Amino acid sequence: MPVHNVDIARIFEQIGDLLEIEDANPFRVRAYRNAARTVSSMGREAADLIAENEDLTSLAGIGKDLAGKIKTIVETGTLPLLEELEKGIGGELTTLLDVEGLGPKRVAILHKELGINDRKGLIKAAEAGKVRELSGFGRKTEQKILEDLGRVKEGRGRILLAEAEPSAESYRDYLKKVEGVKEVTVAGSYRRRRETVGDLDILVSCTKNSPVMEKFAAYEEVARIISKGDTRSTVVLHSGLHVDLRVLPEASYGAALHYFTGSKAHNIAVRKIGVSGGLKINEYGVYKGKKKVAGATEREVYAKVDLPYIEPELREDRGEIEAARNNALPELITLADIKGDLHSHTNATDGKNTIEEMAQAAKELDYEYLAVTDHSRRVTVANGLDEGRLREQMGKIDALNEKLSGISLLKGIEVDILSDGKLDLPDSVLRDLDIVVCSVHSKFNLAGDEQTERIIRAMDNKYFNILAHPSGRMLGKRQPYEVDMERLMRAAKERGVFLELNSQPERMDLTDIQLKSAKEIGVGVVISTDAHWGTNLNYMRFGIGQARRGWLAADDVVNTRSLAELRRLLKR
Ligand code: DGT
Ligand code: CA
Ligand code: CA
Ligand code: ZN
Repeated sequence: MPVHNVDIARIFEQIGDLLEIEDANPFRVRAYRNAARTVSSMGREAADLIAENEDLTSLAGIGKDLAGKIKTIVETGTLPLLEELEKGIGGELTTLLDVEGLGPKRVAILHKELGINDRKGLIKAAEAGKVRELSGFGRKTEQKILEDLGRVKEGRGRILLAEAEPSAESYRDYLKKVEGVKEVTVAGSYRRRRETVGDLDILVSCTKNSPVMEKFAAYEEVARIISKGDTRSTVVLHSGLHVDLRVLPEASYGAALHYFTGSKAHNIAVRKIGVSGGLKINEYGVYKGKKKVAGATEREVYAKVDLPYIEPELREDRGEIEAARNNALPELITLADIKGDLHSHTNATDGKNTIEEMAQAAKELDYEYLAVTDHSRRVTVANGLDEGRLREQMGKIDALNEKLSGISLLKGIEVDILSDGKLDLPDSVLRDLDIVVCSVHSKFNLAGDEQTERIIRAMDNKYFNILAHPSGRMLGKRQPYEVDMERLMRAAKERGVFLELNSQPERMDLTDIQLKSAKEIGVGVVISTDAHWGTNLNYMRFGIGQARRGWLAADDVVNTRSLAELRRLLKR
């Protein structure tokens, strides 16, 4: 079965957790966590690299031992070490880590002190009031645990769109090859390009005798079959992701696509319009009395309620129906509109490729320009550049631009916004750059007013071009810092500053809703990948999905402009 990077990362994370529960050497724990991060951010499938005989030890934090383990996982889907640890500790124990407020340390205490091995045991102990008596737990924690265990019984966690993508795409390709299958679409939140998905909803149209249901259940990534019928089935993949399949006749495909793409709120609103016109709309078609009047295409379904086609990313019941009715839907930006990337790193700091390699990768995407924006000195963990090293890099870029054809490199920096709103490098060097990307990497916990004012003070520096990852959030890991985003947007607009939409799958910073207000306020948005590898430049597709969810057209996005126009815009 194909092993994706997500699967490898998950195994390393599990090992890290299990080792921590076992109270192992913290360095060992960290080594596995770092390896998980490296693998999930490397942008190419480790399985492919191994197939091409590439040396994995050139990756940051991957030595001989870990490289060997990656190979074992790719070949066998698992790792003996993981199985040993699970046997030693009790495999169920790790499921406790998903409970809110429980990390490996606390799980270890629950296990040692109360002999708890699984969720059932934890519920029992918490209900008996035993958990609150443990040191470091308390009544509140116990209550939280009970609430969360009640909650997680139904809801499963959501996963990043980017993590779902490899399985979604390979499942689709696999189903397309099944005899008798005509169309396959991954619908649901995946098609709407939400930043996270709860499960995958696959629709298939096929001939009557197609073996698609058998094949669906027999797919190599399937771990467990939840239900299997003639027209619908549900399975769970090894990664834990649930997948629903619905099989429909071709004449209903459009109606089903509309129904299962959602969102639910959008569907309900469309159905209501239908009702007011005497029409019934469900997953099989649009009906007038008993007579089916549409259903083969989505366009047809919308036409019956007098609406133009509405793009999936807009279907959230956030005003798209009214806009459609008034012929005021935006012409959404596409990947082809993007002319370059304005945030990228090289191995001078924490990137993994040279400037030349990054330029080559951008050229392969047919970009006109790529901004090299390594970290500034304050970010010591990333080996940030001081003025001297930056000047050296600028010299290299000038020389490289002489040689390169078809792509221009912009000399830039991702400069830290210091706690007082000053920038981490002097104006004397910022002045000589083509582009200055600014970001917050410290003091996340300032009060909202202070944080907002700190950032606006930084924008007062006339070399400030782009505010990177404006909210600082990391999906599932870090809350956004407190900041008045609309005030930031207005301040940026007044000063000729742009806001970044960072396309790293776990950042996706700004949100769809924030992007829509950026458009309303009229501040320019830059869609960037913050690439740390050449292949990361392909994260642009996630930014585009998010931008479309935020109603953005090509015109709203700065890096759809030609290089000449961009240069003008960067001069404040
Ligand atoms: P997810 O999986 O949580 O990321 O979000 P979705 O949007 O993929 O939701 P899901 O998988 O529960 O259902 C897929 C689509 O099916 C959903 O977007 C709309 C449709 N759907 C599900 N339940 C209902 C319902 O009760 N009424 C209507 N009108 N549509 C529904
Ligand atoms: Ca879904
Ligand atoms: Ca579903
Ligand atoms: Zn960056």
